[in-house]
Amino acid sequence: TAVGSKYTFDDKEVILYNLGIGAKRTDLKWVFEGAEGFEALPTFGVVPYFNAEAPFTFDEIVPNFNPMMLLHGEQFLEIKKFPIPTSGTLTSYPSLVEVADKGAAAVVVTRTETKDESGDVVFVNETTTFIRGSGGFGGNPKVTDRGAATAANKPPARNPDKVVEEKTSPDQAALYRLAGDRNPLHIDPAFSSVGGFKDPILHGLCFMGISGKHVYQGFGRFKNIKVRFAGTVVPGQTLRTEMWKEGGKVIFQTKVVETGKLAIAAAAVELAGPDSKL
Ligand code: HDC
Repeated sequence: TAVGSKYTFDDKEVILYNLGIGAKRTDLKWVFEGAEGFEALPTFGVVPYFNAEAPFTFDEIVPNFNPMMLLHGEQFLEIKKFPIPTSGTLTSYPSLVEVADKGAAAVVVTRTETKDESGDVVFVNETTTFIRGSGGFGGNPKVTDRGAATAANKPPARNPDKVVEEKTSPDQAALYRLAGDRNPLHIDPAFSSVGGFKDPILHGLCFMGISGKHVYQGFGRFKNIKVRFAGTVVPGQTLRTEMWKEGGKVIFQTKVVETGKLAIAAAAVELAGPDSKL
């Protein structure tokens, strides 16, 4: 059996994460451990597993691996147990799901279960990485259907039911990286420029967190969230989250206001409902 990677945290990690996805000093329940209802924003579930040691390395599973060419392609997070803890030790168990060959790129899907001290699964994360220049190895071009984790989530034709705009800070990535993703792509221009980006780009999980916060504020607790990172975001740009409620689901997409381009597509949450005993 796998040993797992441990993540020990308290309110400091929770507050740092909440600030990293745009919580304000006035959002007391997200920034002040003494506030009534102090909580981790739901997408905190992507933090404990992030640096878990995988049973493989990218250069073992795709050709021509170059870390500067790696982008986050998609993310699915399932929250299996509420309330989300604000301290403790969680243990994560990563595994490889599959590798798809997109010709010019390789797509790698991993799945990580994160358990609490009583052995209950708290979070499941499925991460898709998009590795430019590592395709063409004769592999299967398509990923397997994994239900909500791969759903197309096409927005309906009507106007969105809710829209929230939020300007990110030029220092957003400098702050978000302290939640655990120290990839130089998000801070070092010498690194990001080799990957094709003049300015360091924002973490996908940071702008997923910002949009997830908009959905949470608008519609309440959700039991899972899936996104496709359709385009890059530069810290300082403004994000516009457009949301459509469709039964127990909220389909959403996120645009960069300054360019009109999509940053998140094919995205949705499944709502947990107020009486959910998850
Ligand atoms: O969509 C393009 C893009 O630039 N997206 C934005 C990427 C981004 O900004 N990500 C976040 C920042 S990077 C980051 O945060 C890294 C982080 O530090 C570490 C993450 C690692 C976590 C590990 C933890 C364990 C791009 C470049 C991704 C694709 O654009 P194109 O090359 O133009 O692709 P396209 O021609 O449209 O499609 C080719 C095939 O690929 C599929 N595809 C497209 N976008 C995808 C994707 N698959 C997965 N994820 C995506 N985002 C298409 O469907 C197509 O396949 P098919 O022909 O079979 O349909």
